[in-house]
Amino acid sequence: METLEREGVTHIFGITGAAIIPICDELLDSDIRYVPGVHEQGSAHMADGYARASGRPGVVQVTSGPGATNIITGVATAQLDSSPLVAFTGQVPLGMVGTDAFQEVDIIGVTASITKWNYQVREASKIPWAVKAALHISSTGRRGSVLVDIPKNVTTEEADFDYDVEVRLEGYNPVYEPDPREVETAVEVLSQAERPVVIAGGGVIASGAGGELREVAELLQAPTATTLMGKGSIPSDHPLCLGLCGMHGFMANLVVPEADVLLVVGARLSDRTTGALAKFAPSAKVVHVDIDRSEVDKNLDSFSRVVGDARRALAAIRDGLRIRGAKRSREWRARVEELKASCQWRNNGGEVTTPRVMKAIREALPAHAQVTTDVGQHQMFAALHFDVYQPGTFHTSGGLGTMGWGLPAAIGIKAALPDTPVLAICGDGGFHMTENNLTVAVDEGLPVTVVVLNNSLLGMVAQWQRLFMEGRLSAVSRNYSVDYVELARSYGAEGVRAESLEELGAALRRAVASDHTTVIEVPIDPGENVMPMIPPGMGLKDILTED
Ligand SMILES: Cc1ncc(C[n+]2csc(CCOP(=O)(O)OP(=O)(O)O)c2C)c(N)n1
Repeated sequence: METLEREGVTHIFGITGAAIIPICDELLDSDIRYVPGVHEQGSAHMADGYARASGRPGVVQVTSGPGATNIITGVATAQLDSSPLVAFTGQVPLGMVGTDAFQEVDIIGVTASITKWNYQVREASKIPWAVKAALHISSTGRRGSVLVDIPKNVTTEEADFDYDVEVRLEGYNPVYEPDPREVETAVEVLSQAERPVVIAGGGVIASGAGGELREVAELLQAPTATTLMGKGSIPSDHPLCLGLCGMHGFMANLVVPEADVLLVVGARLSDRTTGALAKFAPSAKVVHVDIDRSEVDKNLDSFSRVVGDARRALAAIRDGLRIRGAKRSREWRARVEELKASCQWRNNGGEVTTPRVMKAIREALPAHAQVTTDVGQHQMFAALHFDVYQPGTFHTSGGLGTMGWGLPAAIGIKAALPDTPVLAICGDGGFHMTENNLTVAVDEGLPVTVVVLNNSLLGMVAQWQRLFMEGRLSAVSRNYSVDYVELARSYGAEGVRAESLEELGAALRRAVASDHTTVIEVPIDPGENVMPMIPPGMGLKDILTED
């Protein structure tokens, strides 16, 4: 606990249990704020949300066995989105490991493939080292999940406390400063580009490189697309912003395949971003900037690469471009405008369509408000229609696509940024997976606003069935007899049902101005599809625009 304090940890999210009673006892004498959860998955997502909003490691602490297995989804979610999550799990005493003791699970084995690093502490004297190493590894280089397993006897043993123990990790040397030769090649390629395009990923937000990204894009006059994790890295209202690239992208999907040079920054080019790789950017030289060398050439061959921190790499590229200049082709600008003009969004349906709900939410929120989404249609509608003006204000489960993430992550963000309004946009399906965390928001004084887009359907799956399974809807209808207003009230939160955009706007403004947790249910049409869409495995230009 003292090591955590000295390392600047402010919050621990978790649930106690037999194996961690001695650790929890120390909370009584600590300045660290303990946020008791209602299910360990929610606690892990809270720590993840805290980490994403603060840039500092988020800490979750749970007991052995079921406590540990309950955080697996949270650990994997954070790892896939490169969020610095540190999980401490209790374990049966070392002498009982391997005996199938009560609440024994080999959590080191279970989480080996979903953590950046995991470690079992076997001597009390190693605790300060393990805690420091965990915080360090999770939050440096490419960030990610770390798990430290502590057998119970280790927590009751006596040992000398040595905070100053050095953390030296052979072979772990993240590269921040880019190699000038790599930068030089990248600048040369970029300065010769006739049709440059930038794709910005979550790495731009993680390294705080929004300003440098804009400068490079402007120097090149390069239209700039984002991945889902990179949303917000360039403001939605910037003239060069192309929005999302990939399965539910629009303008970006038409522009990227025509690039002759593609600058990819802090993005791993997942299938959801590229579609069929052969059609992604067939004639482009790819310049890949990433802090994780193993991402370069993983999914797409690069022409040139810069390994390092996105902010430093973009600053170096910017400086190089200032000297070398860029082509800034007029024809390319005209072509991009032509492609953009062909992407007109039409409101299909009545007044309260989800895109309009997204715009109403945006209008009611200040630019610095923090927003999370859950997973499903509403998430993709948010990616398309919810404008983001400041990097790091939009958070979503991109890699794992974890339903149930939005609400607990929002609570974790509120813990990190108590003076900032925090809002979660959820579908009814995902909301119910972790809705019990409302009680944490209310009782722990971490008020958030939740908008539940209620289509009484597992909407995204229904969409795939409508589009690709001849409309055979299976396993998707949800006939909950839930009264959302009453449900919210029973947790001590405000509950509102908004049936028009006006009612929604008014409810949101009230909620954001108050210090109460509020749930706003917005009934929506179960027949809506998120369009445009590229069918899985197709190319970026194979866009379906009509249902
Ligand atoms: C934990 C988890 N289980 C299942 C899925 C598969 N899945 C993806 S989207 C979706 C439907 C989401 O429904 P809802 O939360 O109501 O949101 P909507 O799509 O209607 O906006 C499902 C079941 C998932 N992503 N995560």
